[in-house]
Amino acid sequence: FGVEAEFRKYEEQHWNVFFQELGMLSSDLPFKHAKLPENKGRNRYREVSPFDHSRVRLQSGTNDYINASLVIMKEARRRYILTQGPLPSTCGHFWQMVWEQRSLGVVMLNRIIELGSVKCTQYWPPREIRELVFRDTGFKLTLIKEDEKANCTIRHLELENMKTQETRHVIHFHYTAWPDFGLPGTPTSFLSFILFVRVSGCLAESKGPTVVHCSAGIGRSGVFCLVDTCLQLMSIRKNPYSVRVRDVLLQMRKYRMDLVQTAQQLRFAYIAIIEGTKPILRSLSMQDSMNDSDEEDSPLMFTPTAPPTSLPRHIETGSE
Ligand code: PTR
Ligand code: PTR
Repeated sequence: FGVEAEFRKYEEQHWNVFFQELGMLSSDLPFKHAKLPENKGRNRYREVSPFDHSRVRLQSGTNDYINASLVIMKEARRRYILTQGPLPSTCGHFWQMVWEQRSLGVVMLNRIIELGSVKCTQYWPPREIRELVFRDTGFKLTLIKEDEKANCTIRHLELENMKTQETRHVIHFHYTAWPDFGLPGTPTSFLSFILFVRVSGCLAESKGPTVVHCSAGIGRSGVFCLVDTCLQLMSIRKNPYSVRVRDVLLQMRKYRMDLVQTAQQLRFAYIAIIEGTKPILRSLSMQDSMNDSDEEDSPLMFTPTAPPTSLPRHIETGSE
């Protein structure tokens, strides 16, 4: 089918060549706010900036800048905020954004320390402390529950706006099996993680955009959104054959630069999409004889208790 044919073509040619071509077709848009002198300390990496047109603005305080981009995939009915791993000085801004944007889900795809260096500030309360206060922006965070699984940890947090004393529930989905620039463990464990996020309901249109981050908020975050959006489009169109991953990625790159960081990450995204498509195809053939259901996030995907069958030999994941 469509994605598999695309995949085969790039397997025969060269993923690096394809990846570089994509780079040349990607949007080159202005990011003046990121480069203002007063915002220098708010960026983790000099070369990773949010475009001006899609940057998320903080709604209170004297400086509205945060290194975060709103990515809107209209047909897929998805909105995500992609952002960098918070710095010590931006943890308060991060939670202010979560509050103002009314996000229910925060997806984290990196670990705090990778290859011996700190890639992200620990911006949520550790188990021994349970509470963190961000005085600069006036938010308090309480850890309610922590559930550690093989490849991810799910945390339930209570976010309090200390000015109004209102509280909201936030779910933290932390994928722990993915090194910087490397690949997530297996397509199956990654797809199960996406499913956890989906069934929580945080990606629903009625909720604020889910916040997705890694260290820079472009590589791993890009893969997560690309896989989720492509599978979602296949379900909505009820036609997996019509989705071109390459076009979806180029569309996403209009909102944040350099999404998907390496050719191998892109190859992995294709493999995960192909794997995630199988249950959609099965379910569509079952639906032929039944009434159409229009629910958002209908379980047209694998379930964690019945993981997808292993990959056919020709698309096993390579190591970097
Ligand atoms: N402990 C974390 C850090 O040092 O980065 C998170 C943190 C950040 C905690 C800010 C509190 C912060 O704000 P304040 O010290 O004003 O409460
Ligand atoms: N290019 C910079 C570096 O090499 O450190 C910034 C960078 C860091 C870019 C991490 C992407 C990175 O990956 P991710 O977006 O998955 O955290």
